[in-house]
Amino acid sequence: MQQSEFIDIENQFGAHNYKPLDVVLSRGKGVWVWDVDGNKYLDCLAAYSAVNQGHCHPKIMEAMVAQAEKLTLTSRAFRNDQLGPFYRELCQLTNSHKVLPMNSGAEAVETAIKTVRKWGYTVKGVADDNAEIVVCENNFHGRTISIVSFSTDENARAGFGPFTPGFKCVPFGDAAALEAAINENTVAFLIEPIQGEAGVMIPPAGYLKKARELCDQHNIVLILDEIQTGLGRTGKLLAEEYEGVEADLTIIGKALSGGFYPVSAVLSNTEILGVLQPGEHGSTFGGNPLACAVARAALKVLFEEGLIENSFKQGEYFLSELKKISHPAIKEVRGRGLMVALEFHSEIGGARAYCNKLKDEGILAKDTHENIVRFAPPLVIQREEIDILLEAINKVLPPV
Ligand code: IF1
Repeated sequence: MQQSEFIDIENQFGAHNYKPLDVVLSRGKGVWVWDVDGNKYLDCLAAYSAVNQGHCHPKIMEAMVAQAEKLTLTSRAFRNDQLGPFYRELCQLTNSHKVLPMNSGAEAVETAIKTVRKWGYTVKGVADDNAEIVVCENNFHGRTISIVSFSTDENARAGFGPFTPGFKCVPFGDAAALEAAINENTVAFLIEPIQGEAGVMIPPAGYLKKARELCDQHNIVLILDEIQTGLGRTGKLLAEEYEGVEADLTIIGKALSGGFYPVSAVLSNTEILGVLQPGEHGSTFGGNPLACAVARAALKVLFEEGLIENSFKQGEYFLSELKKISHPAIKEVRGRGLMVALEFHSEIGGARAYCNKLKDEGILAKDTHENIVRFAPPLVIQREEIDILLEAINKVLPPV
């Protein structure tokens, strides 16, 4: 079939909850993907950081096939031989004491919300049904009703009410506003260490440290959503490392499976995750043997192939070269590791048009919030591939 035929049947039979670039991909390897006509592209989105290990990583695939031939799903009514080793390896790697495995990132965020509410009632002593969670403006934590209930993006919430109560929104990066929002019902502060969808928004220096202090002072659970920033994306295993803080509860997903399978997890300690008793939470696929085998391989690849260090090194080079570009259309370049954003002034006509021009140069990138282009390639990228990316970025900048 022609590219256009794929697009037509997708439009005819599919819900239109996305407006993707008109490129129909059929193969991926490392940082590269190919469309149905054989055109090759450098993938600068990595499925929103779910493919940090590179497309179709052979070692993760090998683990998936081997496990798929043995045992895929048992339900949690029974135990399996992948779960315990997965828990132990993940806890050792992230300095956690307890794990609750789920499937999508949003499910893990919902799990965190349920857990800290129950912790608030049974451990902190908040009056039943009065728990409050503080969140940040311009947050993105998923698409469920409860999560969009505290979104400040009208596109994400319009028409989906009524909404779940118990959330307070404060400006991202404003420690005074966070302090003012805290009261005796506050059980947690939920934040992305770097806001991804908002356009790679890095908090002011010391902000997360201050948030950590406020959480300690008021016995509040600090939840870091590292679903996008975690697992090497920012050049560290977890973005919290830049801030010198440790979350009480960390949420990961996406690259936890290297893009082979939905795997997410809530990482915490016994006091917090211990509030959940048998039968109070779970899911059909959460913690299944196939998910665990894939995640174990995906984590192994991250460390064995030095992808976290490569993310730091290549990201430093990429950012430094981007900052050398002097062009009136560019408002700001920012990022950490291989989580980078190029923000244009509104006069250039929007980042979407720029992404279409990049596509014609063999680069796939995604715009966000009108004038921002995010660059988040797989962490296996090498310097010569970044140079290809830089050449294309320069080539399609609007004429001065
Ligand atoms: C879409 C955005 C990114 C996330 C953080 C939780 C989740 C995500 C920090 C939920 C998911 C995905 C969702 C996907 C596009 C993508 C996205 F543009 F939507 F906002 F990455 F920035 N926390 N982000 O980034 O995880 O349930 O999707 O597994 O909805 O279009 P999920």
